[in-house]
Amino acid sequence: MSDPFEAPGSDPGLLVEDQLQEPRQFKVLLHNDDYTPMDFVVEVLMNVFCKSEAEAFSIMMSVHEKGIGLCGIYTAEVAETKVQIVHQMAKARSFPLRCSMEEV
Ligand code: TYC
Repeated sequence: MSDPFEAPGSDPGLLVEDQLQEPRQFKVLLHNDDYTPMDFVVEVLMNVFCKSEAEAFSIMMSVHEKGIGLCGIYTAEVAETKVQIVHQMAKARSFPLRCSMEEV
């Protein structure tokens, strides 16, 4: 009979440390639009993604010029939460700012 305490998918023939997997990582991306004010995007990058003002301004300008930009790389739950917060902040101000996540 199999060990009831064995984790699903684990291989008893391998050392525990060799069975540990790195958590999946997700890029959180910001999308350009024609209406969201630049200073609001900078505020979002500083408050949600912990960027300095200079970094936030640089990412915002890159999104403005190229259409899309990287805010950071996080585990799934953190990335999902950050996407939701950005959308809530934008909705509260009626801005169409879009944020998405993509597995690394
Ligand atoms: N393009 C916007 C403007 O000219 C600024 C902007 C930058 C909007 C980045 C969204 O993710 C964005 N006001």
